[in-house]
Amino acid sequence: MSKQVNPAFKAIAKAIAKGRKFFVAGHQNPDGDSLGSTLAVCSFLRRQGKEVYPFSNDRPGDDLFFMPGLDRINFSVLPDEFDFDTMILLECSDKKRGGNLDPLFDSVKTVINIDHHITGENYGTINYINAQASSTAEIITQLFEYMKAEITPEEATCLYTGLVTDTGRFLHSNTTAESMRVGAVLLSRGADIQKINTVIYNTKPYKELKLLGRALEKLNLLNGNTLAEITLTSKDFDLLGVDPRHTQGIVSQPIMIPSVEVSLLLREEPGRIAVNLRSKGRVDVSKVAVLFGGGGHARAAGFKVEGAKLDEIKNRLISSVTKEISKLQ
Ligand SMILES: [Mn+2]
Repeated sequence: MSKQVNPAFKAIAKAIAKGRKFFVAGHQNPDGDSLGSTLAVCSFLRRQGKEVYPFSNDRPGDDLFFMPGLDRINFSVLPDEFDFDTMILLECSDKKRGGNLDPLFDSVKTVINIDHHITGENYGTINYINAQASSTAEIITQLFEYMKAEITPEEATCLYTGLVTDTGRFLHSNTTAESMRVGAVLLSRGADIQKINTVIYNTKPYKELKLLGRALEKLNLLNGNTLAEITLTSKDFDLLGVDPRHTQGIVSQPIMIPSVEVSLLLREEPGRIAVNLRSKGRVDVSKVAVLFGGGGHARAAGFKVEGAKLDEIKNRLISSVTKEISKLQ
């Protein structure tokens, strides 16, 4: 961590010391970073003698259930009473990202917003948004260091999971010297990297491998081979018996093609269309995602549109991305 004191960390540490009853949540359709950060923060708060309600609007894929403490998260169930003094939102670039948390926003005194999305909004009482950080897990590790917290092996495993999934095993462009330093700290604290690597990266159910094959069959190259597009319909998911959420990694595959600048994955989910965007680096795909009510990072973004028609979204999306690509020299 850089030598200068981070004023947000100071305010967060103060609010944590003061708070007694905490509501902690990550974003909807949680990933490794969202859940890993939530679990580490909750574990730390419990160790300080605080009362904690860990919440996630949705359950993750099976591959994340190895994380210590995951079974203690309240999935999609809000508490009966809203008598929390502090809410900590992790990875939520806007107020709605965690689910419908309006009763919490209305009742708590302090909202701590910690995020690393470039599109993050300052909706909290205390906001720390660092788009330079590879992951929220990286920020939480820095915060723990700032607070001189002894990180437990379980917390280290959860945080390392967030770090490694958001950096694509330290391969994405968001990987910095700081990400690797944080990785080393977590490893020295006992993060179980063998388990993380086996469960997350070397395990794939047969039907998901088949889905990847089907997705690659359906890959189209557009706009002079600069734009890759894959559309998976409800028929594809039904045929293979795969949950539409289990499409991790598919959108990144076409980026390997030398001419491709942007890759799109459109998924037909019940009642809505979900889209993932990836960029090789020259096009900022978060700008396009924002046009459709989504967000994310320059190289990785996404959005969902409720009740939309697949073809209509696809046409609008392709023309928006084509416009961005045409701005390149
Ligand atoms: Mn993240």
